[in-house]
Amino acid sequence: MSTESADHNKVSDSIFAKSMLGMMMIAVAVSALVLGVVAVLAMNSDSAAESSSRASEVSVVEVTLTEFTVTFNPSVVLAGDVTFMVTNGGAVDHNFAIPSLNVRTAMLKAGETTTLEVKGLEVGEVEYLCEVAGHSAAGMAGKLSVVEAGTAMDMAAGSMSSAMSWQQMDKMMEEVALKFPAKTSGIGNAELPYTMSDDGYKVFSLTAKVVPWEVEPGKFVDGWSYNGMIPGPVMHANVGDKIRIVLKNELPESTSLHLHGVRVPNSMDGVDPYTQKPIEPGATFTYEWTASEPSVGMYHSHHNAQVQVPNGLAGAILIGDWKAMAMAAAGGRTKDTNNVAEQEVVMVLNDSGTIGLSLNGKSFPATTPYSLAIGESMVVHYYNEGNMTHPMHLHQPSGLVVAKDGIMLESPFWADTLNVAPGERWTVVYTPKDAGVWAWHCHILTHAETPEGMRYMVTALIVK
Ligand SMILES: [Cu+2]
Repeated sequence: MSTESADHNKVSDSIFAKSMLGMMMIAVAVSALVLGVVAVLAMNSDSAAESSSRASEVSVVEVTLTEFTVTFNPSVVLAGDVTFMVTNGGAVDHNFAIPSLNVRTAMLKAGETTTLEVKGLEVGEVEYLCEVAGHSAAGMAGKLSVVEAGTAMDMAAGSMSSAMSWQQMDKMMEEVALKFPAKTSGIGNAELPYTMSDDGYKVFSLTAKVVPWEVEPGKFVDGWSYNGMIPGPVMHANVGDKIRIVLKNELPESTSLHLHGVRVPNSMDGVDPYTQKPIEPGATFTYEWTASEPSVGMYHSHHNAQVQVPNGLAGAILIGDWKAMAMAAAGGRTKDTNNVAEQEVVMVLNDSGTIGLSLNGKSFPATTPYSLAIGESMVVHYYNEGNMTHPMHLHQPSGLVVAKDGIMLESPFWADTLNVAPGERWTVVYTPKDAGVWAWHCHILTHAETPEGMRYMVTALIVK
């Protein structure tokens, strides 16, 4: 490794040390929040009447089919007679089937709804899928938990039945909230160190491979990763740099790497079979170019991408000093005390594939909280690598949107909720003015909350 990359590592070390300090502050702040919640619960518990009512009628479960995921409300089903209300909320045809019971809906067009009645569903797990070729492999398959009515788990059965009292719901929500930030194995977006080649290139090495990925505590999925992490590691470079990315394919199928939003020669665009041959399993391909413009770039698969990208094959490549550029664009309009950004955050949104609804490859309560002091600034790059638009909402402060897709806006604007469509990158400066633990989530409410509490695309900004 060259001196340059050694220096780079030193910088990473100090950022790591700083972020550890930040995490400790977060722990203190979260503990304070938790104590508050527990105190409130203790006050309420006296008045909490025991709910003995039990729904004996058929339970109704809403099933939503989209590209390429199946969601259930409630997410846990009571044994007995069940009516599945199945809606195709996606853009192409889907159906819903339980092969072990030999039941299935007809093929549903976008927007259509039908019901599927199942008698005497037994306790355990039942496998379900969409039977359109390729859709189950893309994520539209899984196991549904069926629990006995009357067990503690039927609290999860949600607002559709009267089995769950409001007290039980509050208790479940509190239990989930107390777990935040829950520790899971694996974290994405680590800084990728480079080496300098003899011919003057910054060389970044990526290996694409499938790893077990813990999306939320105890839930492991097949994660399609770069270097074993989801999102893939972050690459930083400067305008004028000669960049080389060496990608080794250890996946069970071919792949290619597209540099989305980065100006490269056509032969480096990663769109097989046009600009290159597919990178077959076991093979390596080298992408190289000279960075001519600043970029808030994505790198992601462009081969069987509707499966490979939402399953995890995506990451960020940032060219240029975006902390400085963003603050310059903000032009002193924020309440930052020194007009310097303390943090740069990459936030990758996903909603499909094996990873599903997530922020940076994790679902609440396993998402990472962020912390800032009043008067400090955080430059956030939202990246949507999923298949739906997500209106990202930070409770406070409002953000100053300074760039879209790595291009500076001529007129930055303020937003507390910002639509981020698939493929888009938005760069936002957040400068807090008020202390507290501020929720930060997608505002499609089914992407953030369930009857069992907050889940999926939720994190927090802790302001000291
Ligand atoms: Cu969303």
